[in-house]
Amino acid sequence: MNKKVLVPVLAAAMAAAIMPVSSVMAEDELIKVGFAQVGHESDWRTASTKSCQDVFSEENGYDLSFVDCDNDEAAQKEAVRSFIEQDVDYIIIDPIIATGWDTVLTECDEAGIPVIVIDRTIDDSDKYAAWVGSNFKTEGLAAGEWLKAYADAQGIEEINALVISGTTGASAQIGRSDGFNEVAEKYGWNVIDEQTGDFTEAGGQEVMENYCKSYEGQFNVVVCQNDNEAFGAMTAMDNAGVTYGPGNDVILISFDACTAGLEDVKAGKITADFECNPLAAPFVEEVIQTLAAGEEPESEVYMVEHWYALADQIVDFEIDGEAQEMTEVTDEVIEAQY
Ligand code: GZL
Repeated sequence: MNKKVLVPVLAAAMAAAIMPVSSVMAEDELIKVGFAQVGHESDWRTASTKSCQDVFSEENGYDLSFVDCDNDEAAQKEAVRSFIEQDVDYIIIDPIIATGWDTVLTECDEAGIPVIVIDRTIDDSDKYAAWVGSNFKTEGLAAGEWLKAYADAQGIEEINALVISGTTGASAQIGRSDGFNEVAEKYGWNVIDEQTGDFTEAGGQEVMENYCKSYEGQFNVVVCQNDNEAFGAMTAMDNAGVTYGPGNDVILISFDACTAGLEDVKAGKITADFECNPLAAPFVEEVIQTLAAGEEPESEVYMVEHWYALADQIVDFEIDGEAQEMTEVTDEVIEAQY
């Protein structure tokens, strides 16, 4: 199975160069695309939805049926079945959780409608044409290996970590947890607890409130599996008198690196932020163009991610022997973020 990794600049150039399918399809015919989106739980999701709506627009030759499934697995399956009834040309799915998909994907297959999976993965069926997204385990490994290098540089010998994980069973949660926990085990860290914040700000605050009560004075690292959980966790720590960020009680690690997350890095609140790139829609369109031309698309397309921190928190680290580059958060970097 060939994998293709796209560099953001190249990706942007390719996206701009890709002719809307409408320019090669019959003038009066729009391509019908159904998109079953996870929900609206985070800044990341908002950017992902906008990317898809911008790409699959009528002016680009598409008739997009968009369903916000509000983090409800049953509603997401129902949305896919409604696309089959509408006899759309293509179905895009961002799967809320990684399992329970083979039955409905078989129905898509029997209806002759190609499915493209975006962002999160489907782990119990291969009845789809391609997947475009991120390597979530790599994100978790990066956070863990950065923490090891940073703690060593700071002379911090003991790591007592609390984890606020994403939606249980989402491949993003599974990958980030697997990656971070693999590093924690390698270095003998104490991961005190891991509870789900469901990728929401309210969830992050609720879990962190409970953590501050249950583990007062016992932790020096908090890992939030997305920025919105980190925003909630910061509110809870403020209310509990726990300080966080460089030079404070707690090293705060986050994922996504949305604009607001990078602003909190710049403000010295989030110590390091591990990006997950939401702008996959142009590459999903490339898959659709390839299928429309009767050709076979790349089966997996990985988005390229960056690891962010302020200059003083940038340290050298490796993942499986491969040196990692960190990006310093500046006003210009924030301005350019999604
Ligand atoms: C990751 C994506 C996750 C983000 C969260 O690719 O599925 O879901 O990390 C979002 O912000 O809720």
